[in-house]
Amino acid sequence: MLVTGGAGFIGTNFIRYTLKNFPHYEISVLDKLTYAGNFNNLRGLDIRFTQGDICDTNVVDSLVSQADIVVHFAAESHNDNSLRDPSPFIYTNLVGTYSLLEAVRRHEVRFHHISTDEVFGDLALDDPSRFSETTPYRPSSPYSATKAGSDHLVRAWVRSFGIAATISHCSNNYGPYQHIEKFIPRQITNILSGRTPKLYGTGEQVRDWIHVDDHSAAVHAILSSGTLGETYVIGADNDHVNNRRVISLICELMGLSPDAYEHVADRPGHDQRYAMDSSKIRRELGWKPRYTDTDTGMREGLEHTIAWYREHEEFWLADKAQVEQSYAEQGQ
Ligand code: NAD
Ligand code: TDX
Repeated sequence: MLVTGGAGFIGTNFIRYTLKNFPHYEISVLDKLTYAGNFNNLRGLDIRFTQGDICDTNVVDSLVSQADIVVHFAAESHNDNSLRDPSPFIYTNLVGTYSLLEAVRRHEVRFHHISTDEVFGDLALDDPSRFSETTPYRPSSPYSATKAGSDHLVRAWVRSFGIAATISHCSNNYGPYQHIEKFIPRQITNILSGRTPKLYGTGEQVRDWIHVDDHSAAVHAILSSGTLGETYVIGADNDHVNNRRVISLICELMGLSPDAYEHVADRPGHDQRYAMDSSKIRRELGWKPRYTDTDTGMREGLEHTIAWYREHEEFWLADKAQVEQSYAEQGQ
């Protein structure tokens, strides 16, 4: 199995999950090690690692030719960065996916494409509907527009060239190894480093949070029994939990008052609500999330995540001041 972007947040967790639960896979990783990738995440694991760019057709061709399956996580993944400079998003998310698709076509290799809920745009806060496999695309940011473009390429390669591919759209992940630019680890490490947690705007926005291990389990369900050419939406039914509630819960779980955070400048074009209807993967492939509590759906998963950041300062401390400096320059 070739895993692209395996040194990033979800890729790292997916590889660890695979080695533990599906040890028959031999894993090869292709990762450029951008600011978001960290080789230390994989140190000591029984994998083969290549530092390289998914846009480099020679490297991609050679690695794909030796694989039976490609699971494609590599991407520029942060919305706020795409608002500052969209160019790496165009390059990696579009050109990189194209280069993988061509190699997969040449070597007739199974391909799973990791998409996102954001390609569907957003829902109004008072709209109770959910995204499903048939929701039309309406991306809002340079990040989500390039992810949408890469999905279209995959579907075109399935239809025009008959490649053996599947696509999944997962909602917001949380868990260990997530870069501290993202909402949940940013707040946890703010508290651990004596800073005040930062909420964009009013914090009424809703994300359908899912623990990263539940995402990995869903991808494996698709690899084992998904139908080629099909798309699967993945979510944990947390679409009743807004950002304010999440930040309060983090404060509470870390021994602070639930309102020990500050409001900062909102994200331009901020998507309001994401909600996933994951009934297809539950019904057809028998997948369901493990991390679902009754109140917020995420108390247990957050407790583990907080403990992990507390115990792994080496993962985040060296980058913390610089990440906060660049947020401060945006009033965030
Ligand atoms: P991440 O930013 O933590 O990791 C991305 C990884 O890709 C890094 O290791 C980076 O070095 C690597 N990479 C970037 N450009 C590359 C290139 N040109 N060539 C090779 N490697 C390159 O991202 P993540 O949060 O782990 O997301 C992984 C995937 O899951 C992405 O495709 C993202 O769109 C999707 N996704 C993420 C979430 C989420 O909540 N984080 C939710 C749904 C879908
Ligand atoms: O400091 C913050 N304060 C805050 O209120 C940050 C960094 C974010 N936020 C808000 C913005 C969003 O409403 O929290 C929410 C989550 O923000 P992010 O962690 O940046 O995630 P989001 O923009 O929702 O996108 C994520 O989910 C979908 C991933 O980064 C994407 O890669 C994935 O496709």
